[in-house]
Amino acid sequence: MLTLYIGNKNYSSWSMRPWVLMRQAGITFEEVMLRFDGFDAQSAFKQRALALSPAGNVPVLVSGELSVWDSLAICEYLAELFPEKHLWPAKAASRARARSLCSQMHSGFSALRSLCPMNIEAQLPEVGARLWNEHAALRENLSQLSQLWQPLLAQAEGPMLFGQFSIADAFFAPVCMRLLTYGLPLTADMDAYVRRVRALPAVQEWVQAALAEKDFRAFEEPYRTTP
Ligand SMILES: N[C@@H](CCC(=O)N[C@@H](CS)C(=O)NCC(=O)O)C(=O)O
Repeated sequence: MLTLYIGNKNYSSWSMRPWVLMRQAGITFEEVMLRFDGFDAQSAFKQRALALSPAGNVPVLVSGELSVWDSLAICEYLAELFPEKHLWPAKAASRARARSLCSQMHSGFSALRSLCPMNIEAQLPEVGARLWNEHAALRENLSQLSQLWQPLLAQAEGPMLFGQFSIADAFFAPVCMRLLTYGLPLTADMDAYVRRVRALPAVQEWVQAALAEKDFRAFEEPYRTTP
């Protein structure tokens, strides 16, 4: 049995990646939410997370005695566990490219990640417009995203970045949520891709659950004081 430990669905962008991957690929798992009550050492979240992995973060995938942490490591483990699900693209060159994209997402895009934290229930287009005007690094991140996505979308044999749904789309799903929440300017192709990701059944399920949470966490809210 696989158990995925996640954070609040409204806020936890890292948790969203493996959850969407598993759900969309039809992998059975149990989910346990560690509610965000703070990230300091005394918080219940941190204590429960540290009992699962030395990183003290979510997501964590528990598989029998094994605990796998970090969204990319979890996705790689799942790809090995379920080769028949083709979680990475079939061709070696596409696989390498998909891994490059995921790694870049995993370790980069810091302006987008820090300035526009995931907040699915919020509508913040005015904040997004201000951030866009004030932060060259954010505009640069969007330009990088366009350089990654555009060539793939132009040649994809299907609706997703590598044709069929793969780990790459799961990795960019939280980015799509941020782009929608903050109304950041996109090319027509990028906008259409964001909406196709938003329409994936697993993403819809995650979003519905995020909207149902109604669990305003002030420490995750740089731009709102009330829901
Ligand atoms: N690189 C990690 C990042 C995980 C991460 O930062 N998760 C956040 C929640 S979305 C967390 O647990 N934060 C707790 C903290 O910062 O102490 C991954 O890919 O899983």
